[in-house]
Amino acid sequence: MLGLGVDASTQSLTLLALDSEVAEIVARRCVRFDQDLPHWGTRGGQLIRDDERVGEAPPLLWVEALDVALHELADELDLGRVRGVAVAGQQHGTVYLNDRAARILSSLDPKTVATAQLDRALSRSTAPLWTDSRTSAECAEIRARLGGASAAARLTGSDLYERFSGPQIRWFARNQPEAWRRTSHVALVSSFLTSVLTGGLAPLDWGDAAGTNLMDLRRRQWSCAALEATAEDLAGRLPTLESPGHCVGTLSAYFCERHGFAVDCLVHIGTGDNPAAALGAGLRDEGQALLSLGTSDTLSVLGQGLATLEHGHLFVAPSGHDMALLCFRNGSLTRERTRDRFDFDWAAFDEAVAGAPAACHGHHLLPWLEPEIVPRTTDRGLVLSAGFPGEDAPISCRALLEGQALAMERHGRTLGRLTELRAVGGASQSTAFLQIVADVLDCPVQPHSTPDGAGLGAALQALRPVLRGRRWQELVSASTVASQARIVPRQPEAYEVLKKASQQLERKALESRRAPTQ
Ligand code: XUL
Repeated sequence: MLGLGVDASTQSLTLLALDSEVAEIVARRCVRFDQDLPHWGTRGGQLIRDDERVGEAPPLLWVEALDVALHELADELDLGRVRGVAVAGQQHGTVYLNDRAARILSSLDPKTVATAQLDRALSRSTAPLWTDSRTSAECAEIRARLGGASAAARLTGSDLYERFSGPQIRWFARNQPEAWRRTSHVALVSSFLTSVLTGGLAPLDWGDAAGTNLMDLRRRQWSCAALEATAEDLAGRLPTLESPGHCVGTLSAYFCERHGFAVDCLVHIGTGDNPAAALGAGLRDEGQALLSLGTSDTLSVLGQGLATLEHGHLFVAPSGHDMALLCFRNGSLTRERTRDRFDFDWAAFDEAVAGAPAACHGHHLLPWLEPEIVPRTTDRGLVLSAGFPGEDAPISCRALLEGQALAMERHGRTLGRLTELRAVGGASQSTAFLQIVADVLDCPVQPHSTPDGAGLGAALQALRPVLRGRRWQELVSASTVASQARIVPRQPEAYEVLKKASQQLERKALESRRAPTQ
């Protein structure tokens, strides 16, 4: 039987069909927003805005991408064989629906594209994303109302962060009060697409809800205090909360008739891309750690009753464990921009990296092309060590990867001693990068079966209500295997001096930039 995972990430939407008999992905379709749907005018999956702090996308773009990807997949696969579907969504982003939404969702006409019909269901045509950083004032206000950063983190799993859903909602309610009044439901990316798939307002799972600053993490309920601190009359506008094991229902007639799914095809609850990636990399025991290299790079570890982190978050993994996570905003877009600066493709980029020695003769940088999350800073731009040879391609490319790995090492110490990192995400295919990570963190790195960790996690979730219990666990183990040899540290000592220098560069940069939210 087949399970279909939908990975709605920042720059693309990917479908993965997992065959439970062979425990393998048997079909994949990826729609890249900028290249494949250029009429939406996105760059890096986001609308182009003058205000650099704004990161937003039209939610209907994702719906169109879903329709297009399904249409293409149906050419190669009988979608009637799919028994379950589940979504992994980029976290934190919010979609605003009006009081017509429930009716429109439940009566989508398969003869007309969904985008044209759903247009009337939105109270805001754009969704702020995790890349949005315009909510510093809202964060400060909510944080103060909740009794400070530590109290907020103890309650919701994280201090207030600009990209989290709660601050986004407060910003919207304050700045567009009319449109907020017309909003009767606020979905996250995962619950929005699950609503479209099921034809009804879908619940949100604990994993994604932990990225809102609105859920009481220990009680797994919306927190009245956090809701009150965020916006008026919020309680009735949020999705219900459910466990990561919850099955929402069946696919709507729209998808069955338009794409040939069976009428009893189940839809499992969606989750965030990071919790999904933890499942897709086969994490299920305390202490297991994940490196996900995507638009953002994230470093996470599973545990029970974990303490809150100064610069990080506690989410909930599909296994039910706490998932401590650090999110580095400057991930693949930063790598892509450096590659493009030298007009390289990835092979040439890796060659350039190999052309410079470990630790780049002491040259180093902080990769903050976008305002960074870990550590928090609102300014943007690479921060270079004195005398950095900016025109030297091998040094520039290698120093970028080393700068990213050094930040992971420095801030990742708060996650405890890591004994092995499983790696997923596009850049996990670069052995050069993984070797740098292994050396800098002095920890073996194991690339995983598919770089599409979140998509595989979603495909596994899709079959959770169908297989259940032990058979499902067996499928998780069989499909989340290593893809190639483990990469072991080869020259960790080469980075000892650089670690201190990089830490100093960061301290100085933060002092001079004075991150306002700290
Ligand atoms: C995690 C985060 C990103 C997004 C986009 O907190 O903001 O990883 O989920 O992938």
